[in-house]
Amino acid sequence: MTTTSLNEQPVRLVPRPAPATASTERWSVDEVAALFDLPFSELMHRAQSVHREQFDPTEVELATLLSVKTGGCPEDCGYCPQSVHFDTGLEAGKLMGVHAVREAAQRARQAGATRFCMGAAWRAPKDRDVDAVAELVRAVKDVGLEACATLGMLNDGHAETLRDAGLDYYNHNLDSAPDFYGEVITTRDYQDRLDTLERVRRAGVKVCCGGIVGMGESRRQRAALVAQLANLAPDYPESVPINNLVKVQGTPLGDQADLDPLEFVRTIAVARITMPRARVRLSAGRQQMSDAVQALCFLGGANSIFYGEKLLTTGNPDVAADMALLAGLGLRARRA
Ligand code: SAM
Ligand code: DTB
Ligand code: SF4
Repeated sequence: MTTTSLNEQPVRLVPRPAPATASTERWSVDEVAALFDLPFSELMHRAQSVHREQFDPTEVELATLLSVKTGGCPEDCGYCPQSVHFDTGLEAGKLMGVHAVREAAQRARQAGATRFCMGAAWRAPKDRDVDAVAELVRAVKDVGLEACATLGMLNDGHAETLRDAGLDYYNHNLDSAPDFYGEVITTRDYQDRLDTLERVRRAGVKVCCGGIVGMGESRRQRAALVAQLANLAPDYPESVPINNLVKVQGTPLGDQADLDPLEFVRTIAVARITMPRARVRLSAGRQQMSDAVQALCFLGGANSIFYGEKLLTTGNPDVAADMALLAGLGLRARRA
């Protein structure tokens, strides 16, 4: 029901019902797909313009990853070397202790990182796992780094426990478009992801949420992933990792055809335009990417990278190579 105010603007008297999923439409899939379809130079120009309104375009955030609990995961994500469903030769491990994590965080800080992200191959941590990770978060904060964790689906109280330990960000990726999700993962559904993201938001922890491209999805499905991220309620994520699939032998996607690198750059640029204030991270897949493509990603609005020799279980460019890349492009690392 609407009425008209003095200045003739319609005023809504009845509040809209709460949406069934944690989203609010800022960008339709058609609108995002139209960005993907722009001439490349036009897309890059628009992404640069948006980037410069919000950020210093010469600054890149360095985030270091550490797998604090590796392998043995009961989920069947078709891209992931850590699933028990696939034989990738990976050795599973127990949760790391606080001493080793503190040392890794200190090394990351000395190398220039400002964010430290701990990943665990869980479907959903148990209460005691969350308590143990909370200790790791405290250690990372003591070292003076921003702390991020990615532990799978969270239950009641988990996000609050992590927040109280000082966690700055929780990473939980939507990974693909809703209509592609079932092609890649059968052990959980999209709504499970949205539910955890809502718990993280409600606890007041910042959201790190992105996806993987190059899994065989269509351009429209890439657009639908970006639209999901951009439409998350009450706001889009503070941090958006865009991963290029790392093909691991033994996983169902181990032989997936390469994505056109310029399509990856387009995805970064579209993420930048639709989520202007987010840190858009050029994430997994850099070891397989030329410097020229990475430079285009920065031009397209990426302003964060994973930094350090390893992602979780696979390789990443070494520190010296990244320092040379940034220096060659006149970019500098964000300071704490
Ligand atoms: N188990 C938790 C979960 O799935 O949320 C946290 C760890 S999981 C490894 C974190 C993210 O890593 C996934 O959501 C996915 O985006 C990314 N990832 C895993 N394997 C990948 C691969 N081969 N290539 C690119 N990204 C990958
Ligand atoms: C994200 O979006 N990508 C990171 C981090 N968040 C946890 C993980 C990439 C993993 C790549 C495969 C591996 O090293 O196991
Ligand atoms: Fe498990 Fe996460 Fe890997 Fe999926 S992506 S198999 S949930 S570790």
